[in-house]
Amino acid sequence: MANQSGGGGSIESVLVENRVFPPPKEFASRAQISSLDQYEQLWDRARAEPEAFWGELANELITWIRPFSTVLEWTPPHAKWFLGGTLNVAANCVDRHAEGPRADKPALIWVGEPGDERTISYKELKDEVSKFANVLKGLGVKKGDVVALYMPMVPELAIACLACARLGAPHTVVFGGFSSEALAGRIQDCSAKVLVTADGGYRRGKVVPLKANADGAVDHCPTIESVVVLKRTDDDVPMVEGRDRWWHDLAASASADCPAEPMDSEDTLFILYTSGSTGKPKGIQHTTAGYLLGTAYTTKVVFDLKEDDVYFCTADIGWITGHSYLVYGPLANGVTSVMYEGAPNFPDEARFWKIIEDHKVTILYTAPTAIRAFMKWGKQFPKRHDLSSLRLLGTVGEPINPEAWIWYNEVIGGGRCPIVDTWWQTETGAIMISPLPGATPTRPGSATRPLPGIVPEVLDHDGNPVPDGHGGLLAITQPWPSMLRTLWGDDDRYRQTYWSMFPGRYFTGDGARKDADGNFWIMGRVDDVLNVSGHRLSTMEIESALVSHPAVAEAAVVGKPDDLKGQAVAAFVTLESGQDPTDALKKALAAHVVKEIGALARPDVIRFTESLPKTRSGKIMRRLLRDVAAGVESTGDTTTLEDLSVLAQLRQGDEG
Ligand code: 6R9
Repeated sequence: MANQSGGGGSIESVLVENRVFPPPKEFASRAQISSLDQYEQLWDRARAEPEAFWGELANELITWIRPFSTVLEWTPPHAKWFLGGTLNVAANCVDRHAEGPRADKPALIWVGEPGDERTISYKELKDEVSKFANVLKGLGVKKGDVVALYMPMVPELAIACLACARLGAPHTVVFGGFSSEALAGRIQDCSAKVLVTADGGYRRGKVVPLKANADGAVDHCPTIESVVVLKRTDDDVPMVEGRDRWWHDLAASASADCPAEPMDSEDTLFILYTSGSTGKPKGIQHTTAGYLLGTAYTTKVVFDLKEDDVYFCTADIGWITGHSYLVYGPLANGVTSVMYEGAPNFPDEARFWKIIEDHKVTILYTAPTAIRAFMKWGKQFPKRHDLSSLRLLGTVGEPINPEAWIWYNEVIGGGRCPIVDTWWQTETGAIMISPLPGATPTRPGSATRPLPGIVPEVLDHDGNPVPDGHGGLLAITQPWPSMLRTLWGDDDRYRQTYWSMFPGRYFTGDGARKDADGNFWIMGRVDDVLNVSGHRLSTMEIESALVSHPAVAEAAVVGKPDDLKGQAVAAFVTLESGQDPTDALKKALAAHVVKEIGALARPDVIRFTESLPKTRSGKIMRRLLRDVAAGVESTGDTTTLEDLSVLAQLRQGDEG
């Protein structure tokens, strides 16, 4: 095991900013949790009485159809929360706001990339969700059937998620940037019955051909009975008779009355695929009550929600951040969630700032990689717009470098908005470690303290806590409601991946350090997972895509430090004999990876080499390759390297 982000193999900080930023007085005076003492009391209480803590929150934040009788049943590594209870997530996110003072309040404000906009009130959202739930019912979807969603960032994607939740049909959203092959693999893994897609979606002024990709996938997915196609662009797409139907045709005749299915707390709400350290993506399985509570609670306290907040999360719903903090968390709290379809630099680099000014956004939640791009584009773009409506900023997805933190604070937040650096994962479902903006002094580069109810520890390889200030492995030692329940169809892999390192405790795959004040500093992945622009990619998945090309004999993929993306993808490739190591072949290999996975996995650097550095037992020494990719000398042990001349050759080789 080695550290992906440190490059040198040991877990150590690269962050240097030492300033501490206390919560602004004015902010704290109006905050729900408004002092460090109050936070500590809550945390201690939750630590001492976790079941009472979570049980009370579940009664406060969730509208139950039938109350639960048992808070937690914990037989490691399997947790069941709120047993005996029934509820419906769509009823919690939509119906209960649609009948009251929030009925006409915007639930979603949507901005399309070409400039079209839609505002959908809670009352309207209830009708749209109910209609589409009836559409799915009409296609034979019942409680328990899996529905795959492969869509652009349009309101209908959120509507489709909520319609599935209304029926109790688990959804699996596949990010629109994934290829046909990647989509097919996910549909096959979860045996989805219906696929919802669109003719296309807009990205940097061009149409992403979602329907064409979907067709390529469905040909290999015998479980798909129907495809629903949303019309978003002017492009003509072929429709397969008997299989494909237009969303608008079906919705036109659907009733807006569809009772919400009572679901058991532990029924599956959705499956979301994410990259692991082996080739095959993992189907992370989340359940109804625990996930809803986790997202509702954390959105409320981390973003210190107020009734009139206009909240803008820039993530795509294809990722967990979009699920938890664009759809479920904000809507469960009845706030207004802003959704943008396209690229941050279309038609120009001021797009986000224009959206913030136009809609008086109060909370912005985005990724460090985006902030670094904004920095590079320059202050003149945010300066063009009035950002004074903002009161709170958030980041997620990767460690934030202090330069980006300070820029975000000064240029976007005008020095007055606290920044919440939120650490969590697809698997955790909801934010785990984060400042509470009215209570926690922030430190650039640290996600600070665990939320009340969350008990993380930094451990050594034997599972013993490491002393403060030392790097180690981040584990969560107590179950929490929004934790994943298992991997779809692969409980062995679930046990192996998350629970075998420290039996009874959840291993995150991240390295971390805790300081003497109890702040956590996340150091990045310690497994074979890359974090490219905040997106998780598996080195093995890219390697298997490369070796599936006939010219390739062997491939090793590592992360290379990148100023903008955090990590870039560097591939070392050995060719089959008789193959010429040409630039044309490099291009063909990059295109092949895009076809197999999607553009987000395109290698930034491909290096042909005659052999890969291996240990005597035949394991590829990725640590050395990371050093070569980063252009640094390897300081670690090379005595197990089979042939030192391989390393010398790699060091002489050209980049590119
Ligand atoms: C929500 C999300 C999870 C991995 C995680 C870690 C990295 C996320 C972070 C962070 C440092 C933060 N990560 N937030 N690292 N500071 N605030 O991103 O989920 O796509 O599953 O990625 O992202 O390495 O393990 P996911």
